[in-house]
Amino acid sequence: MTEHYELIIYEKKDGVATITLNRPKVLNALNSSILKEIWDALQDAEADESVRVIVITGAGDKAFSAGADIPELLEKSPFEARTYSIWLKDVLRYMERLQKPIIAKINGFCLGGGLELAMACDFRIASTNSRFGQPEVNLGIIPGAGGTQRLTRLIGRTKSMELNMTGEHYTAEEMYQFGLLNKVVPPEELDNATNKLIKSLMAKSAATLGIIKLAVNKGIEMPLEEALFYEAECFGIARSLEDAVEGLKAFLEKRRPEFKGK
Ligand code: DAK
Repeated sequence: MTEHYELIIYEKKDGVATITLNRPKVLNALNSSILKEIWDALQDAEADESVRVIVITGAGDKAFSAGADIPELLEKSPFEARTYSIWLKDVLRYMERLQKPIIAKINGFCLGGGLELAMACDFRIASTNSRFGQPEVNLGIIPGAGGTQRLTRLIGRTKSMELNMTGEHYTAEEMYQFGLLNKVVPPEELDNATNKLIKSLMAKSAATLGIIKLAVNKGIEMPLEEALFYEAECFGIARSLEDAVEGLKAFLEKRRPEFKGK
């Protein structure tokens, strides 16, 4: 099934929902309208039981997204910017809580709000021609959607401070070294690498993946003692699923498990 939006392409096929940011003339810059469409597509992907994995990528061969739409940033009043910031925070939080894996397939510039969107995903696979950065400082602003926060949690304080304060661009290889990316591949291998990951995820229990995602994303916000307790609770829930019985039995019977997501 394919649905057409104005600023994204939203496709669902073989258990994968793909959201393609589709403003290539402005390097897939993120304005309020495209973010509303992304939000809408994400809600559809969550509600649709046939969707097992979500992929977010950029149209064209130059960019995943070059960040927030700069003309729109200038138009917004400080109060509107604050309201927008709160709303955007909720969209990105929703991505972290949505119980399906989300892959950012990064194919070029991944800057500012574009990097913030990618950081709210669960996996980031990038082509070698991608460039990353938090260039907001060069515009006299600061990141407004997690650039100073998620980046710090993902790559640590030293490099986060450097990216946020210098506003410079970094290569995919550098970002891989910093721990931001799961994989870096030549552009012609980006599809294959993403599909390989999707295949691996599809072979697992969808329900178990959802529990792992919550355990990781909620747990990191807690002190270790509470996080470990939360993990134990999650373990109990995972063990109560039919898929746990299937997985454990399949091992003992020396066969591949057939998970049902229940
Ligand atoms: N917004 C709008 N248009 C953009 C754009 C952007 N972020 N980035 C590029 N474009 C447009 C260019 O203006 C140009 O349009 P035309 O001139 O052709 O009409 C077209 O895309 C192609 O760009 P270039 O000609 O510049 O292409 P180059 O290859 O020469 O350079 C570049 C590529 C990525 C190095 C360069 O375009 C660039 O530096 N772009 C700006 C990158 C940037 O500063 N990004 C951060 C934006 S600030 C918030 C939440 C989040 C944020 C803010 C608030 N709240 C919730 C309130 C996030 C802020 C940001 O992301």
